[in-house]
Amino acid sequence: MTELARIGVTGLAVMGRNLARNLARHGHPVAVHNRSYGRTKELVEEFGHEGTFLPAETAEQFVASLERPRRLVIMVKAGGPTDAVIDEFAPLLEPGDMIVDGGNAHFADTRRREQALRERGLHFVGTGISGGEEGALHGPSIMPGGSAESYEALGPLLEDISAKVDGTPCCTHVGPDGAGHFVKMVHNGIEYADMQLIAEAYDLLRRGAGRQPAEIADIFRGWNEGRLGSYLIEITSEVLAHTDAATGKPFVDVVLDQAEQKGTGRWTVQIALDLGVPVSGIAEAVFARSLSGDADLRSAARGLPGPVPTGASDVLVDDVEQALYASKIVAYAQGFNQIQAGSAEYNWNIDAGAMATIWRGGCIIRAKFLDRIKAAYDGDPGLPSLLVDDHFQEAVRGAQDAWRRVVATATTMGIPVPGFSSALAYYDGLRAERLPAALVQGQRDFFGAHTYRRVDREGSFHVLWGGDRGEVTA
Ligand code: NBP
Repeated sequence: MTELARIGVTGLAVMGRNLARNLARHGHPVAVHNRSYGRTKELVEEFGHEGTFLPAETAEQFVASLERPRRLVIMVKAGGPTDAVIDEFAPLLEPGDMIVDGGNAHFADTRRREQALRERGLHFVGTGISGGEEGALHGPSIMPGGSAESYEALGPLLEDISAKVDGTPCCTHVGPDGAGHFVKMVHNGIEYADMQLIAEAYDLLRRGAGRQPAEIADIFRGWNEGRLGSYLIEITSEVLAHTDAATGKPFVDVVLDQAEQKGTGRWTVQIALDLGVPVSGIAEAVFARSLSGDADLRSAARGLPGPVPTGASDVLVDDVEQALYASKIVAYAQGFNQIQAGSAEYNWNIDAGAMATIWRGGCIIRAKFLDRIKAAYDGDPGLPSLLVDDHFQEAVRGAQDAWRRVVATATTMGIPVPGFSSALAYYDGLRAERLPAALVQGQRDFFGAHTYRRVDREGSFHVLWGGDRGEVTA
């Protein structure tokens, strides 16, 4: 009898190919399929020696080569292609079979697909996979949604190929239907915020403190040894230390300063608006990319008056480290609040601490301080904000003088720090005894009779602004 594959991967571009190799390298016979057979052939020719691959030219062959219940992973371009592949394979499957979508799908699409396939007796497991092509090959962070039943059959395989930190797999069942893709989306949003904050720190050290890229690379290397230790800090020092071979200039100086924003970062902000969760750090990061990418607008505005940074060492390196750490805590606090809000909205029952655990390795935002986040949620699973956890409260208390100095100095020097400053504004907003929202409510009642509530009595009220200005119960 011919050997059957334990799992199959269809879509063999960079991510699918590496995921299939990772499975094969872990001793799992893997069926491989791609729309155009060329990629399948190439994979087996190049990497066939790494494990057991069962190449399939057609969808029927692919399905026939899988043991039951079938586990089929889709790694194609998210959107229409995912639906096309589901439409092609679902009719060939039987109740109890599992389709795993490892692409970057919108969680609402995942919910729709999960429901439609559930009605046909199939499990649909929307799965966030982070770590890029290297992660897919050597161990990504994996965020599977879908039914608990499907996780029983899939979990051991996925945990096996995921990254491990202290022996713990960076993979756990996130929650039903779209929970996995939702968490992956917020992960990417946090990634946007983290990158923006690091970029602001670089800008402050470069234009505020007058340091050269190679020196800043050393500073980041030093920071990587401390509480900021993370993959993003590590690669930042690598990028800053790199010299352009063609010109001999620092690499960072020859790269066009226009970033793109698309997909998951934008979705995170859109969904946060729907849920009413202020993720200002992520939003500022998305908007900063939009601003950078609007070349025409920037060119039209280039001559606007303002201070020109002199690089006169007004900015202290240690202050920037403290501002970066405090702002980063805020960005993560906001992201985790969005996960909790999504979980409440869709009844996912997501364990926030477990998300910190599976982000400790494999993924782009892997960082030392995720251990602290895990500890915070272990201590109080219902923690309203990371900022009120004892450890983070102390950290921000210690960092805030420097944080305020950095924001003030940057503002005076004309260096934009939307991430640092919005994080500080959020922090001050959270801790405020009274917010000017009271005045906003008064304005709304004046022009639209929207009513307001009082601090001293229950009920809703309205002032007769156009009349005798007496108060009436609404
Ligand atoms: P791409 O996103 O570039 O997609 C290419 C693959 O999709 C090829 O296998 C292609 O087949 C297939 N495909 C397309 Br396009 N349209 C199809 C259709 N109508 N029917 C069947 N197959 C179709 O690949 P990737 O960069 O490897 O990413 C795969 C997924 O993983 C994406 O959803 C991506 O967002 C996600 N992801 C990527 C990364 C990353 O770092 N790249 C990280 C995390 C997640 P063909 O060979 O016949 O054209």
